[in-house]
Amino acid sequence: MQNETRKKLLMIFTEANGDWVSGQNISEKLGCSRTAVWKHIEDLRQEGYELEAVRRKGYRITKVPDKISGNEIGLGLQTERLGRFIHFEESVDSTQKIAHKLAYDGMKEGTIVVAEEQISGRGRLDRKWHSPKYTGIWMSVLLRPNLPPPKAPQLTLIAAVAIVQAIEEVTRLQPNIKWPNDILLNGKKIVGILTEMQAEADKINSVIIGIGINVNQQLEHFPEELQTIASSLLIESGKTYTRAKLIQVILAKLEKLYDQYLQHGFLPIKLLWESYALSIGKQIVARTITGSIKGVAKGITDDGVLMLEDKDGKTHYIHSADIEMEKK
Ligand code: BT5
Repeated sequence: MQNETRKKLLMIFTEANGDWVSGQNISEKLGCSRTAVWKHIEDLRQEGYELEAVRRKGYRITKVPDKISGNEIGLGLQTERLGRFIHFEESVDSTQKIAHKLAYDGMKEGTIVVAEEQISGRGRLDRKWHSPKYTGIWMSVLLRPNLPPPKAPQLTLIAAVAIVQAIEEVTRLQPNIKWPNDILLNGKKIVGILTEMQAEADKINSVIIGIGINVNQQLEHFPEELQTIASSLLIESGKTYTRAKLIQVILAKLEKLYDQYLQHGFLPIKLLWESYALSIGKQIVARTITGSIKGVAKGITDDGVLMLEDKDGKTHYIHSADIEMEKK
C-alpha cells in the first residue's frame, strides 16, 4: 500500500474513534474500489493492526500495534550515557550498518540505532536475521571502550547478561545463555547478539553491539525454517510486552554492567554469565570454521573464551563457533 493511502486510511479510522466505518465510505474517501479497500485492510493487518470486519457495518480497528519511537524510549530512561542519543527509523537494511556509519562519523558512546523493521538484518558470518515489523527489538548500541581489540568478544557476554536480567525483570521468565551469543527460552532462540568493531592494531575505536529480540511474534510470523528453533517472549509466556520499556531496562542493565566491567574487569561478569549459561558441564559439539570439536564445556576463561575438554582430556580454547548440545 502506498504511504499516502495508508496515512489517509489511518486518518479515517482515527476520526471514527473506534467506531465502524463502512467499506463504501472508505472507498469513496480513498477513491478506490471496495476490493482495493479490502486489500488495504489486509495490509494493515500484516503491519500488526487488528481489525474487525462485519457485513453491513464495515470495519473498525480494535488494536493498534505497539510502536517504538525515540520519544517512547527516551521518556523515563534511567541511564547516563546509553540511549541518550537515539537514531530511530521505521525501516532499515540493518541497524548495524547505520551504527557503523554513525561510529565512523564520530557519534558519542551510548548512541543507539533502533528500527521497527530490518530488510537485511544479519547474524554472524553473514547469516540472515529475521526482523519483521512492529514485533521485535532490532537495535545497535555504540560503545567506545578504551580497550585492546581482543577484549571485544567480552562485550557480547556482558550484553547477554544484561539482556537476560532485563527479560527476567520485565517478564519473570528465566532465559539461559548459549555461548557465545544466543539467549534461549525452553531450548528455543529468542535473542541473537552480533558484536562488531572498528579498530586499529592495538586500540578499539568503536564496538557495535547488535541486539535482536523476538518479543511479540506469533509462531506464524516466523518463516517455516525458524519455527522449530526460534521463539518469542509472547509465545513462551502468552503475554505481549511493550518493547520500548524492555529497551529501557536493557540499556540500564547494560550501562551498569559495562561500567562495572570498565572499573573491575571481567571476573565479576564472568561469574554472573556462568550462572545463566546452559552448556557448562554438558557434552557439546563446537563447530568452528576449521572443523568440529566434541567434548565437555568446562566454562569460560577470564577473557570469555570457551574451554572445551575432549575425550582425551585435552582442553581446547574456542574463540568463535556454533555450539550444539549433544542429545543423550
Ligand atoms: C545472531 O547470529 O544470532 C546475531 C543476530 C543479531 C541480530 C541483530 S538485530 C539488530 C542488529 N542489526 C543486524 O542486522 N543484526 C543485529 P547467528 O548466531 O549467526 O544466528 C543466525 C541464525 O539464527 C540464522 O542463521 C537463523 O538460523 C537464526 N535466526 C534468524 N533470525 C532469527 C530470529 N528472528 N529468531 C531466532 N533465530 C533466528
